[in-house]
Amino acid sequence: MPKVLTEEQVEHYHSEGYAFPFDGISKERCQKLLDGVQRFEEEYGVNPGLFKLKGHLTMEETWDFIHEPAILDAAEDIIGPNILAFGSRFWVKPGNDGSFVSWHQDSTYFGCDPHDMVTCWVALTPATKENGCMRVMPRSHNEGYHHEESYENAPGDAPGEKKNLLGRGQAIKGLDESKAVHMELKQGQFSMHNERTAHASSPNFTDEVRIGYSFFLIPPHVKSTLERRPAHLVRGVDKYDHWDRDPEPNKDTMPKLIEMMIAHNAQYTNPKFRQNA
Ligand SMILES: O=C(O)CCC(=O)C(=O)O
Repeated sequence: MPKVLTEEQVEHYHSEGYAFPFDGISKERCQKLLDGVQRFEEEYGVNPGLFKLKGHLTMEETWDFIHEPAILDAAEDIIGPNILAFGSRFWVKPGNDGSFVSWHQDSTYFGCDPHDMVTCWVALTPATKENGCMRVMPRSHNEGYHHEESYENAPGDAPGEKKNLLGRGQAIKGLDESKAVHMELKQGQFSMHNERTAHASSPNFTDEVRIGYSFFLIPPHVKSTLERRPAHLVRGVDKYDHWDRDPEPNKDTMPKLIEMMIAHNAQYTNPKFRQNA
């Protein structure tokens, strides 16, 4: 018996590669995270959205959030009671600035095997067609697609210039976009998709920023196909020991953690590190 999802939702996730919308996070909790983003930017001069893999180490608010029971209960219905946070990140799309996400499978570059990761994407602000909500390609999780890497992700100076939020500008070409599903979410709702489900999002054509937060969650039997890496056990037990442990963030460890996250970013965007989707 699933814990919080219905049998139909679990079945839909496994057959289609995604499921949504789920209620989970209060507006107050979302606001706390958004305030954290602003404070972090003021304190360190960088937007935490730049840290592509270890968002939960950027601030105490995200360390707290990575243990959020509403998200972990839903994830448990998909991947079981033992859960590691492999990663997490903010997805910040300022109004009308051209940021977008090309069609991709996370499995192409996360270096995890088997592809049992579930991503829970939380709408910290509402996610709509107009502001570039996530789109998924149903049943695409059943195959691996070729990705072209354009590295078209350097922030441009001109307003409205296209900016790919993915590290390598990696993109699957030629998908039939008419089959895509827009995962519109109200503030505090979340969606779930499999590591292999192809997904994308268009630029934000409104004046308001769109911010989401992804939890990249794996069961402990999943191995790293790169080198040994850290992850954080957020629920249950890990009897496999495939992963080291993420350090806990606090004011003293923060400067070192920022250095570590920059190194993670470099690895994530390094063409040498790749695997087959
Ligand atoms: O926030 C977006 O638009 C894309 C999110 C995404 O690619 C992900 O969560 O894996």
